[in-house]
Amino acid sequence: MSLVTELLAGNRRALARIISQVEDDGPEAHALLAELHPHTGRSHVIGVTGAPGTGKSTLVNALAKTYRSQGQTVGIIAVDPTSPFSGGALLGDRVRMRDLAGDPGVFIRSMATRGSLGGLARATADVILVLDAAGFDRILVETVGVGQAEVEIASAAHTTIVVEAPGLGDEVQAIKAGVLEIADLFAVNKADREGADRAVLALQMMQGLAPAPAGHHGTGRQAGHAAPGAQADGAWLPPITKTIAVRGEGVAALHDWVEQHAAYLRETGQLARREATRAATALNHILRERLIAALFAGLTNGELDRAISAIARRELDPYTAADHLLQAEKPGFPGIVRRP
Ligand SMILES: Nc1nc2c(ncn2[C@@H]2O[C@H](COP(=O)(O)OP(=O)(O)O)[C@@H](O)[C@H]2O)c(=O)[nH]1
Ligand SMILES: [Mg+2]
Repeated sequence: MSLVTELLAGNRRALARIISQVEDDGPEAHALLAELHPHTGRSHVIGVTGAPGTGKSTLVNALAKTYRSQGQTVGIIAVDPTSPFSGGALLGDRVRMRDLAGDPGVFIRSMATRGSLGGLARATADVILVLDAAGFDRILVETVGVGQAEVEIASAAHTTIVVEAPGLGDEVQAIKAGVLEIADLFAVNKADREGADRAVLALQMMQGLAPAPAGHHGTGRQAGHAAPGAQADGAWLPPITKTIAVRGEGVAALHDWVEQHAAYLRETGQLARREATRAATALNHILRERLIAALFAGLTNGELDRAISAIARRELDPYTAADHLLQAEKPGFPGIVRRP
């Protein structure tokens, strides 16, 4: 039996081996992914993002347990774009997800930085694809909130949960990072701590649902009326749920919102749009990596270094240098830009 056939039959060892090959990004990896691709499209992918220490891993663990109690299988990917090793933070995650270990309905994988953010986002999308083909009903992807990284990786999710927690300095972290735009749901975790209600209020203010005190700017939405979730005009107003992940409190409500959002995506036809966005992002990452690799492979020894020195000496500007490098007719380079 081939590795792919074994994976499709539910063999967990085959799954682990395929993921390792995909992570190594070897030549077999692409063939495996191509073979798996027709078997995907059934999993609902849930991104969980937020600043370090907000309780994402604890929340993912609790959400996974809720899904398991309903008989659904869960794949978990913990992504740390800040760490070049699967070191400290992810080790902590493993401890926090220990009680899921040994459950064949759960598969946990940690991933760390691989050269570039685009590379990490692509690798994450690849592992999501494998877990999808393996038949996991829900895939939870935890990303550390560091701005662009979470936005990139969130683009692989159907539903994105932004996790906030009181006592981390700012009222809410989402305000500064532009993370607001990617949130389908907000979880204000550590609701057992002082300041949780203020964080909820700050988020409601950003949504224009609470009257802003003097000096704050709302979004201009009508204050006070709309209930969260699907709106009459077809829009989605992200619900804000208070959770105490360590005790599992509020997690059932959060779970229900995730499922409501999934139903909303299906019923409004937005799922197809998200799928198109996911496909575009995936293709984009691959094309960018391939084109750069093809260009570098086509450069003769020292060509790039000479261009760099010339720019540094102010003999050449970087745009002209890039034009020269792209226009040179090189074997192996697909020749996207040809000399007229
Ligand atoms: N008081 C309190 N602590 C929590 C809660 N959720 C998580 N924690 C703790 O916060 C710390 C960071 O949690 P973790 O899940 O690793 O956060 P992550 O960095 O966002 O993944 C751990 O010590 C958790 O036990 C909560 O609801 N209340
Ligand atoms: Mg974590």
